[in-house]
Amino acid sequence: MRVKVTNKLDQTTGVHWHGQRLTNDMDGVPFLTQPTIKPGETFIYEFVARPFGTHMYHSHHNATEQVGRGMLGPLIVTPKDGGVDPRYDTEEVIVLNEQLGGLTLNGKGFPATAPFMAKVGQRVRFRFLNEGQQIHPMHLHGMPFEVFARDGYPLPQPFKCDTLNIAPGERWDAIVVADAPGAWAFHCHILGHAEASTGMFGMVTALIVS
Ligand SMILES: [Cu+2]
Repeated sequence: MRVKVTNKLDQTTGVHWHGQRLTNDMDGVPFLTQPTIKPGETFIYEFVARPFGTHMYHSHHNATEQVGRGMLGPLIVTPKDGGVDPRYDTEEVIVLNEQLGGLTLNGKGFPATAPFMAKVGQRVRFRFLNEGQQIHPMHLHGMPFEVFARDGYPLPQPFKCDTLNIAPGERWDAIVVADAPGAWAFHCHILGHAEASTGMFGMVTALIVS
């Protein structure tokens, strides 16, 4: 990976490659591993992407504000040997965050969240990333998760569940076998993150199987 970061903010920053095994000077923690990247400056990060799996990058400087305002992204490292992953037909990434108070899935709160779509029988891989500051137990109606990796590392023993707790900084990978047609609710099960007297909001989406 060679990433040229040009700071177009009006404040200093730095980018951390969360989950990667890289040399210390590329770890992106201002004041510890590098000077801050000042407004207008460019810093080049360079490292061999490893280990494979679902990882992420984000600001590691004034992070409450910068990550809260979206200075983040998934960092998906594909394995050389694709056979290490279970078989799947489609994949989806779900970034959990509290964007300065707004509870979001991929940057949007319900009803602006996009539903996930699958054909009956498809195996859908979900990659969950928690970039926020709270736990979010994600619950899918109708079909279980088959959880097979945590923080990119394959689990010695995959397991099934219908509510998967995702803590800040964690990544989880799960397969859903879309064998039940319908529009299935898919939401954080901390009720205050999903429903209020005015209806559903925040960390709510759906998996539509047809
Ligand atoms: Cu939540």
